[in-house]
Amino acid sequence: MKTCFDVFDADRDGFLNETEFTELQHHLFRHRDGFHAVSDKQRIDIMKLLDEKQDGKIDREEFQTCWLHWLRQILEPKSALVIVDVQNDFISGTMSISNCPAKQDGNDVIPIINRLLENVNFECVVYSADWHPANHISFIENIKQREIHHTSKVTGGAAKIYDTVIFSGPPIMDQKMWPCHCVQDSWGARYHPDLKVVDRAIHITKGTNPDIDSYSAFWDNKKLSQTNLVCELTQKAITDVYVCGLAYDVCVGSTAVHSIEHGFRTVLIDDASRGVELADINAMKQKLIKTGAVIVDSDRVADMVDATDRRPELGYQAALNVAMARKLVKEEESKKQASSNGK
Ligand code: VGL
Ligand code: ZN
Repeated sequence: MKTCFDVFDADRDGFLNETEFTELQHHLFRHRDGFHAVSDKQRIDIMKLLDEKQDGKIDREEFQTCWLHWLRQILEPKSALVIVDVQNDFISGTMSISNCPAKQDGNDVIPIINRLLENVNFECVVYSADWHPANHISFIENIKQREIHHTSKVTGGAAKIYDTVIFSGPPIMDQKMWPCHCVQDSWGARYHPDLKVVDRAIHITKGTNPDIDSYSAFWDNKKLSQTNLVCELTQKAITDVYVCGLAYDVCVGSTAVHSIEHGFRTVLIDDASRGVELADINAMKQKLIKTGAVIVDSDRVADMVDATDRRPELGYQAALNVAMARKLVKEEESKKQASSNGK
């Protein structure tokens, strides 16, 4: 750590000033063949998050935190692959993606995901499965089972697939309608037989509550409950989450969004994902990029997992995590202080 600090402290004043810290970031965010472009905003935002005393320079004490927490996430990431809903119904069953507006083929993701599983050193692998009871709220076949709220633009009799209906609940629920799919224990809910399933993987089922849909492998659509995915990943000290599978603009995208919200450095594997609707896929990509995720093709993943390829966007997320942890510690300390003052 000391050597690293001294190398970048070019003027030897015991601080890394903005120029010196820029140089460090330049060397940090690189790949096999060169350097990643780091935007001025990215570079300055990262430094601000790590400059605890907010005096425009990184002292030795601040650098110690950088070393232990920020650089560790970047240089020694622990990566999980989350394979979302590669199930029969989405490939050749009742909700085959090939019949959806974007006309993509769910089969295409299988060899790409299998290759990733064979060639990349993931710390852990997660498979999620949409796992609905037969009376699930999202099935158009079940529309008569629930009362429709008077504010719903679409009425029960007129509802078509992809329409959003508002059910009265409680709780009141806006729900996009899909054909019956991934019913628990049915053939359609099984992983596609060609998908490689590795030993010691984590398996997550979602959408099991009949009255609430769950696109993401973390939270249901109303964030009323969580699967145990975040606990599993935290226990394994995972820093980076790679998401792929079906459907890009629905369950893959939602899982990636929640992954970022949990503070995981998040990567969506573009060519290992297929979606329902092109406009929605593009909107999801924009949203993910805006919130700090990285979208890459599968041929880049091995270098990222072994930290040969280090992305500035993920370095920014790592800095956000350091700042968040520091804030929590401070809050905890001031709570303790307040309670001991009160005694
Ligand atoms: C999905 C729609 C409804 C998905 C699940 O896995 O993307 N999409 N249920
Ligand atoms: Zn579903």
